[in-house]
Amino acid sequence: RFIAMKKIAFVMQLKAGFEMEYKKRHDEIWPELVEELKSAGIEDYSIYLHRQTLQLFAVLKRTENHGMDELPQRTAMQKWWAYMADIMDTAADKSPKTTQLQPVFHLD
Ligand code: RM4
Repeated sequence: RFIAMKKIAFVMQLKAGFEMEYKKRHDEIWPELVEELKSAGIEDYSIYLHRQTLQLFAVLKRTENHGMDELPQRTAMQKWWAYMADIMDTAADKSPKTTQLQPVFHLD
């Protein structure tokens, strides 16, 4: 069965001095978080660091009926955000401050 996926991109902000720590934590991402992200319909998720501004450019594919809006209520996601809050700019609920990016070009 064909499942339509949509690609989205957004930026988050890393705190100065945590470039290696951010990479290390993601190299050791928790299996239970991977499970939550995948069960929310997310795949092909990459994060790139812009060294000059410490912006984190994220791009992922998600199913049309994705469950990303429910992620803030899920256990591993909440624990991960609390764990990451010391090294990222965060909102009051500890989720990373996120700015959605507008698509302007695509070549298949
Ligand atoms: C990020 C941030 C995002 C999460 C990824 C896996 O640093 O916490 O919200 O989706 O990790």
